[in-house]
Amino acid sequence: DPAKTNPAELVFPAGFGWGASTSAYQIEGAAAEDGRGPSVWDVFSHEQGRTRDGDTGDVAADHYHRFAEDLDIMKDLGLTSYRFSISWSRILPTGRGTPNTKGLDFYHKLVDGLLTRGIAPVATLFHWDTPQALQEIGGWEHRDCAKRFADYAATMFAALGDKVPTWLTLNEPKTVVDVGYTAGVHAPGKRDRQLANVVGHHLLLGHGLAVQALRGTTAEGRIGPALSLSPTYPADESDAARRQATVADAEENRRWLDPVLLGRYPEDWLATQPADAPLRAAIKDGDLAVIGAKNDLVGVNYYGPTHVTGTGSRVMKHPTSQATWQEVDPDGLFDLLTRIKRDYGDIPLIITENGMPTKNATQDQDRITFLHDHLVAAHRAIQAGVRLETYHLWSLLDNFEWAEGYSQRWGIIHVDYKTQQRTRKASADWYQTVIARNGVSSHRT
Ligand code: GBH
Repeated sequence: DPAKTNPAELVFPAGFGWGASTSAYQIEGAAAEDGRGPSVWDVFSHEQGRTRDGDTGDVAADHYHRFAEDLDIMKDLGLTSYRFSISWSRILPTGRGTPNTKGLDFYHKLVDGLLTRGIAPVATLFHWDTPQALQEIGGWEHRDCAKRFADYAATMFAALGDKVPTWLTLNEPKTVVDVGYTAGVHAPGKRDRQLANVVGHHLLLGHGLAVQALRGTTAEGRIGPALSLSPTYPADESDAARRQATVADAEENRRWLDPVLLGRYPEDWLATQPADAPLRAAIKDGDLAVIGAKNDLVGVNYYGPTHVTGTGSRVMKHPTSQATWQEVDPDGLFDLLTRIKRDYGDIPLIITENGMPTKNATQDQDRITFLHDHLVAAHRAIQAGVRLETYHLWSLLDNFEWAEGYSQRWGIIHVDYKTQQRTRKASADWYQTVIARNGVSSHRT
């Protein structure tokens, strides 16, 4: 009975990275400042009825102006890693052409500020904010966008390659495909499953070309994707549910991991694509070699598991968070991490996102419990031989939660959107002690 065992200190390996994660459009604000061009999210969030209360990222957490204060907050917490994303349209306002010096300056200052404070920068090149100018000529629907993305990536490698040790190409291509192009709930708000799969392929191609671009420079940084992954389980004992869990596993995980790590789409997933599916024509000879070129690491965004019934419906077997899509199950993280090792080998892993939303208050015991339990699971995975190097919680700050606007608060730092005042939540104090002792207790406290 684990409840009766004495609490033990679960110590993480020396040098384990303790981080927090954010993304550009969700925190920066300054949407039209210093030459930044609009992205699909600027346009989408300003359309009627797209986001809760019509919220936009125009100001967000005003991080563009307050980054120095935010860097000090990170330093006080003791973070050793910080994952942020670069706004493509801040660097290339029309998606291509001459880089905007003021945009580059901002990320130079941010990265320098991290390095001065002993915090390792982890830079994501694309967190869903495609330049609107590219969207107007088809965006990721066109193969050309993958090349544009690689050119932008090369611009960033040239600018920051000697300072940034870890690069992430795409954040959650799956979400762009499923929510941006199938459900239509995220930018660009389209509902076309066939087109979505083409977009998914072009995103993967962009990933591969960006990896190639880094290899072509003298930059020593490591690179990989940040994938949203979810272990899938049958909701009951039936054979039908077991079969549907395999189908869901292809959609949730293998569809993204196999191309990137094995250089092929999963056979069972590809078989679901009709002979005349536009995806089939979009896959050109040689694409999968580009997509499957060696990665240095994989970023894992873990929010919860997926349970599937015999008819393929998705059901919740654990309580959800305030985000109704989020089933909370820390053991799923252990299963996911050990599964990646088993099926894809010993590639280094970093957790790029993990967290939950809580009510608008600084006493967030529920978040502490969530983070604690997931860190216990991560520790167990390390004990089982998983090469997990770094943990980034989502998120450092309350921020613009996409279609949910500012109504969902995911930060360990509270943001008052009227005054932009930052206040530490109880979880921030707790995380600081975790970092200081490089471990967590085996039991909740
Ligand atoms: C991450 O996505 C994102 O990378 C990050 O930017 C975001 O802030 C964070 O999670 C918290 O949500 O509303 O029913 O259409 C996590 C994966 C995929 C989960 C899209 C929510 C929308 C479900 N997300 N999904 S629904």
